[in-house]
Amino acid sequence: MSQASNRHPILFHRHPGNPILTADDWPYPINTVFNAGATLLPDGTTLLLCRVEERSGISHLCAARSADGISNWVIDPEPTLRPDPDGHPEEVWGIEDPRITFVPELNQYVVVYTAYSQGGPGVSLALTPDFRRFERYGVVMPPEDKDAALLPRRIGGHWALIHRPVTTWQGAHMWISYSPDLRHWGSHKLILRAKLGAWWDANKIGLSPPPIETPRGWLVIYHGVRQTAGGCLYRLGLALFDLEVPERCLLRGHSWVFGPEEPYERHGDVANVVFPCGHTVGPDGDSAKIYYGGADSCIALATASIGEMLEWLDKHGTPES
Ligand code: BMA
Repeated sequence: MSQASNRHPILFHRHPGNPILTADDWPYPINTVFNAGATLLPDGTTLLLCRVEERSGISHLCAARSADGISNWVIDPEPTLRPDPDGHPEEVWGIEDPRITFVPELNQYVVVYTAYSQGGPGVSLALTPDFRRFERYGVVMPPEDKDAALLPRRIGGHWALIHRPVTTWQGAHMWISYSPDLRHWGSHKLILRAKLGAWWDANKIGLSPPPIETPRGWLVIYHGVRQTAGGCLYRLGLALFDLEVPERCLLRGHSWVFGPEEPYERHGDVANVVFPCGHTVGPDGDSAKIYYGGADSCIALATASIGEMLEWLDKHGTPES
């Protein structure tokens, strides 16, 4: 954990080659590329499932593959997963912000993404063995809901999905829901509340990448949206949840650990946004590559140690009541 001159520990280290992917890299004309889900394929290739916004404003998903997860990306020559407004009217205004979970029991990847319907954004789910063929399950959480990811294994016999519904009641908070079959969801529980007042994570929070399973619990990187006179500020914080009772928050950090500082995070279509939707973990089980959208205009990479994030939570976190 290195020390910055202002003495806040630095947990997330930006790659010097950032941003690693922009619209200029795309094989076909697009507006921007950002907010990518990530996974390691069986041969060790890193796959990013990128949110691509077209000049219509509608987004689709496109896969980019790289041997080192940093450079020489091979991008699908055309959209990998397009909105399907005929078969799935909930996708009429596009599909956004995918989170990928490899599920050993199914031997498939579960992609959970925002489906932008005429009733607002909801959460949709699809299965894929290879990021070429997709089986859609449709909407699993109706609007307004987003920032969702599946846990990679059943908890007490049920699948578990973290997500972020929005209500008119005092803020947008993180919830968990359970399902026997990935289609029917219930046993909904509030797991992390947005704070109030001046907190960096007041009023609106949401899951960022899928939780990272550690021996001590599910390590969750979440975003907090601060409303200011100059617009929104998207920053990231850490929390730890019980492995077998994932609605139980063991620790929540008080301050944010990563926020917009560099020009590609400060300036773009939406200023002051860092928004990770995916990570990969190296063979040492500790070094994580975190892929994030910068200012809704590019994809950037930061590295972080899982051990250091847990150590930071021990020092700077407290249990939630
Ligand atoms: C959120 C999501 C993200 C986006 C962010 C900033 O609500 O829609 O896709 O990056 O806003 O615009």
